[in-house]
Amino acid sequence: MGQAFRKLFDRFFGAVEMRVAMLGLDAAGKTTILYKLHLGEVLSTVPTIGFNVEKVQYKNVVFTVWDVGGQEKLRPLWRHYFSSTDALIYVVDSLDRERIAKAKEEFQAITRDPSMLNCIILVFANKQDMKGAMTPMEVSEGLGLYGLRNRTWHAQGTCALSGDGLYEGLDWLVTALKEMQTPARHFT
Ligand SMILES: Nc1nc2c(ncn2[C@@H]2O[C@H](COP(=O)(O)OP(=O)(O)O)[C@@H](O)[C@H]2O)c(=O)[nH]1
Ligand SMILES: [Mg+2]
Repeated sequence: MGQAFRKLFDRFFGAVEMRVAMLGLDAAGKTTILYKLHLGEVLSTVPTIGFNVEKVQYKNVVFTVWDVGGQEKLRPLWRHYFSSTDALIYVVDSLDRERIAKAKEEFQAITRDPSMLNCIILVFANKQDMKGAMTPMEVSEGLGLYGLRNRTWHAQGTCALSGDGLYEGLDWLVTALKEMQTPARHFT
């Protein structure tokens, strides 16, 4: 699994630096996903502002992961992390119908942040292995994805435990990032 991801990233990213933020409510499955990717050593730190940040760097691709929710006061500080984010991976616990409204509130705040206006958005509708999980389409509706304007986004069903869907989602992500970097071709 890890080798597959490394091959995927090798194929698309040479010297180009990429910053990926993986966010979501606690217990969505972010840490599980990060370890499943096997991209390298996961460094975990708690900055002075007081929340846990996990980081993995694979060549020039940096993944930064943390929990959102219950930290409205910290939002202005996110900008420090978001400022050069190329892609947002938003992870949702598809089983947690009770907190989908909260997940939406956080998601909308993040994607509306001026520093995040240019990033592309991959949503992982995680825990698809569980009976009663919301489908990726239900999660998309729950987050208000269909109402987004002028954003590139994709929702992918995943099971972080088995790894199902992770590769497909990241394959979409790197392809979309690559397309954004390719200057438009003009034919005359
Ligand atoms: N059934 C199931 N459990 C999962 C899945 N992904 C994560 N979990 C479990 O959900 C809990 C929270 O996962 P974690 O990665 O710590 O979430 P985080 O708070 O977003 O980092 C853990 O007990 C995981 O084993 C999944 O796809 N299916
Ligand atoms: Mg975690």
